[in-house]
Amino acid sequence: MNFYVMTLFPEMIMNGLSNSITGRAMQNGQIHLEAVNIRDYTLERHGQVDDYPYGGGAGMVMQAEPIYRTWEAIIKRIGKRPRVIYMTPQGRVFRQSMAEELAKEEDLLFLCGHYEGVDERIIEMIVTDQVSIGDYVLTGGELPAMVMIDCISRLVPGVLNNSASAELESFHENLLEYPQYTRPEEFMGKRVPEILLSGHHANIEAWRRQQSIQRTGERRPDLLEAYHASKQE
Ligand code: 6GU
Repeated sequence: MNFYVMTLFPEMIMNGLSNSITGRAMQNGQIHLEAVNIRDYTLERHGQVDDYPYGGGAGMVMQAEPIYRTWEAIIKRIGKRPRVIYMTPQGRVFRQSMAEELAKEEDLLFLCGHYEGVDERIIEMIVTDQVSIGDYVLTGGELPAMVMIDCISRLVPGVLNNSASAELESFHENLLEYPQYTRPEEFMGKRVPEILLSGHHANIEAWRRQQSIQRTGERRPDLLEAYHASKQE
């Protein structure tokens, strides 16, 4: 899986994803990540990449030209035109189901805006998908792009050690995950649920399922409705 990120803060992307599981996946060649600095593609003398908004108003707007030239350099080099995902609070809200869809792609290109956003014409010209990570406002698209890349990377075959775990976790089937315990059996007087020590796999599975459903009902009733709806199919 190849990720390309167009950004004014490439170190933020590379530093944030070079640790832990995504870092290991890069070293193993299971994912390839490249953050490209939009500022390297400006034609303006002082490296300027933004300007005042036409019509007035607060803040600056990222100009179309440097973004277009960055995109052009990437697609020429890789010889493909991947989907271009613009990170914006105005986009479709990112969910596990969207990650599962995007994980099927060979290449993904992210565009991170900053300041008050980007010139609308570049969105019309190169962007195929607009995505938000939730209903709150951030200073730029870098953290959202990192969230998406982390989430999609762990769905790439081989990135997680145990291939089964991606299917048994929170949000799969619209259920939250069951509680987990490890050694010792008793911690400060609190014991691990007896059933988990029984070695009876069918009972353990049934208990975990019940815990998942109960938790989802208590914490995310909205998800439980989706679970019941999909069960009826
Ligand atoms: Cl994708 N960008 C920004 N700037 N803020 C956000 C967001 C994206 N998603 C939620 N808030």
